Amino acid sequence: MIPFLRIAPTITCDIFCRVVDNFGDIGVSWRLARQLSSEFALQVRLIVDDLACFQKLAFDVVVNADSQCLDGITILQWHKNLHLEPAQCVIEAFQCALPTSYINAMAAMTPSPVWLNLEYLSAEGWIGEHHLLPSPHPKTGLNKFFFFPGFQANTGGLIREQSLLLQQQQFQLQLEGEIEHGHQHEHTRVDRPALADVRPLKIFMFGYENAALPALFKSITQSWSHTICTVPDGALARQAKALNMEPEGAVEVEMKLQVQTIKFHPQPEFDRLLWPQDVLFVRGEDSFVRAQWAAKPFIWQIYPQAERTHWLKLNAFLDLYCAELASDAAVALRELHRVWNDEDIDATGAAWEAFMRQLGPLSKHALMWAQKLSEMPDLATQLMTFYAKTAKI
Ligand code: TRH
Repeated sequence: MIPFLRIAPTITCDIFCRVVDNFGDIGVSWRLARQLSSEFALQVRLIVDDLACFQKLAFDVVVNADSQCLDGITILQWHKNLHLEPAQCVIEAFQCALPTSYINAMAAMTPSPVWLNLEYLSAEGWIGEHHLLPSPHPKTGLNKFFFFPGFQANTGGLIREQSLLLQQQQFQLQLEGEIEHGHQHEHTRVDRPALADVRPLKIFMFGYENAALPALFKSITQSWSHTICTVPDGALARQAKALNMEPEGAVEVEMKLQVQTIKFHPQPEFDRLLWPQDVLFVRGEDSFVRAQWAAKPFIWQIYPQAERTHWLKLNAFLDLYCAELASDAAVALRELHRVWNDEDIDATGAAWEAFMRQLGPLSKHALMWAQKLSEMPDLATQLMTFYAKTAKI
């Protein structure tokens, strides 16, 4: 039990979120809001500028409601002229710029709220040096603290709900039990090539549109006797469907690859889409983190930035992730990341083949990596520990 839970069970918290594009901004904010409310008993308001985007992950969100309550969290539409009495803990997601009136109201409060800027996740070394540094607001002098999620001990860690790993283990055990009792002719661990003719390979593919997709599908058909590829709604799913005009979201490529396009699921169900898979393609930030908790080999399509600056971020992550990985597996993993992110059509076939040859070691490594990450305190716990220290409760 964390001490401040007993002392101040109703700490108020405002999370501000502007949707820049896609679902990562609201995805991270909503996940954090739910955890702070359910596990830390905070009274959370989530202030969002794009409820239509939000609704894609939380089906019960009413798009035209100024104020609504969902899962114990108050959701407010971020209007231009929104006036609120500030909360005790204020989280500005991804430098989304709080309203001036809100900052002025914070400055007038005694004691001042604890103001944190939740930054984007990165594995770059400078993250640890900047984590929790204050930045005084030029007009009011209020400190805003930079909170950097990350993979190392000197960062803010990763979002991980308390029961996540337990739920995942139970899911895995259930799956293994079903196999043992013959309900499914499947195995949960992939050891190529022994199982290549025994059961379908399962791939989950969440990504941005990618010119290398047809080449990837072709090489998948050559590497496994039967593959089921699940692609959630979006540009990649549209691209997959266009490759073959089958109705009902099912595409057969050379009969060996079955592509299933699926509708978006509510966020709490997202992990369960990942857990039964053998290989994950993920993107952005939140799905990238969930793939790591799923402990499966994954390929991260990073959100592209101008002048290829995203490559610094991608390489920093791969350096960390591959540090304790055998060199053949590391080379294969890095090359598939290169090919998928650079949409290198010509090199896709060879990269996929090399990756599949290393699937056994990569599967083991993914388990080890998740175990190692789980030894760090999770992001919400770190955030609340910092809050308690700063607010002196
Ligand atoms: O959608 P993303 O690409 O998001 C972002 C944003 O583009 C953001 O601007 C950018 O800065 C950031 O990436 C790096 O990918 P991400 O982060 O994985 O977010 C997707 C969210 O959608 C995540 O919370 C999981 C959720 N989701 C569901 O809830 N249900 C689903 O069925 C699917 C497929 C996803």
